Amino acid sequence: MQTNGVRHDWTKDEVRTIYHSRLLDVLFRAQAAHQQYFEPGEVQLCQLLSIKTGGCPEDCAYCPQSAHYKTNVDRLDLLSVEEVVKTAREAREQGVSRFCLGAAWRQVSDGPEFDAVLEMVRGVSSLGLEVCCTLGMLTESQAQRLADAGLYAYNHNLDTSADFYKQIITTRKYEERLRTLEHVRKAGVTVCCGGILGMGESDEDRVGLLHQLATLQPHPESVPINVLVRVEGTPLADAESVDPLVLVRAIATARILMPSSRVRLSAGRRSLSREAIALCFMAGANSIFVGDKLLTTPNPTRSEDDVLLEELDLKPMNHG
Ligand code: SAM
Ligand code: DTB
Ligand code: SF4
Repeated sequence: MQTNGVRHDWTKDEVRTIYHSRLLDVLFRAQAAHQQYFEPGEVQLCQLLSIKTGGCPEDCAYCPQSAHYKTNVDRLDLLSVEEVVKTAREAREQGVSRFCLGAAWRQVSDGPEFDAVLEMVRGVSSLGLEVCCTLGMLTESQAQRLADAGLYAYNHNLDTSADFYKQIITTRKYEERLRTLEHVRKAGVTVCCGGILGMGESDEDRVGLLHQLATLQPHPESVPINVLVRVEGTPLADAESVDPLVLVRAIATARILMPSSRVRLSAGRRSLSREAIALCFMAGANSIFVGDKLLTTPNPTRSEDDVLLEELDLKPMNHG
């Protein structure tokens, strides 16, 4: 099936072939797809805020916020609505058009904390920002309540292939993640879903993740590609670093498979050279996280990023 050049019936073989083709060919094809669907030279600036930090019951091997590992992340209770809205307003003044609230929860529980998050969503949305949440698993009615509060996007990553997932997380199943994504869709909220490279996965796992994402119908409107930020105390603290060209290949493949989605070069930019980042943009990345901090780990400083964007002559994307 084909709609407006966007396909959802990619076979694993097709994905594999694209991913493994000559780097320069993948890059060329990705850049062509990018220019067909997006204004070249525009990058969406997104900012994260951890609204509830640490002490998470899940055992995601990459995550410094899991209560299963001893890391130097301090636990922090839910921030106040005022604090969140104030930070979002400051971000907007810095050219940010999407603001993402992250909570170290396995799933959302109904009650005063969720009510406060709904209030935060209303507040951030009223600033004219695309408001995104990442709060763990959701029921259908919770997704609907977020939608009613004005939520623009929900981030819920599949992280890797279904096969490799079991080696990274034992406290939940891939299918549970897929179910939450369905609830988000049904509520009419846009989907932000991607993964992490550098956890010891194989090329076949990367192909598996990209195939999974590209056969979701519709595609996630936003696809974050994270490079593992290795944090002391987590089981993946000493994972081998990923070759930046693998990242470039993965981004280019994502751009070709999901040409109308925003592809976000997400966590891990601090470990990349300026040249590698430029290649990621060439490969079709058109969104980044800015701000000195991701959720708990450092990101390039805003002034470093301003220099980078200036050097590459990239402009912040406007809202919408
Ligand atoms: N608890 C919620 C959940 O897991 O869906 C939301 C917050 S969680 C920190 C959001 C995403 O951050 C994860 O799905 C994972 O893809 C990414 N992430 C977490 N730790 C990371 C790390 N050390 N390096 C790169 N990405 C990471
Ligand atoms: C996503 O894919 N990456 C962001 C966001 N979605 C929520 C999170 C990155 C977290 C990196 C580790 C940290 O700072 O704790
Ligand atoms: Fe918890 Fe999310 Fe971290 Fe997993 S990734 S431990 S669910 S905060």
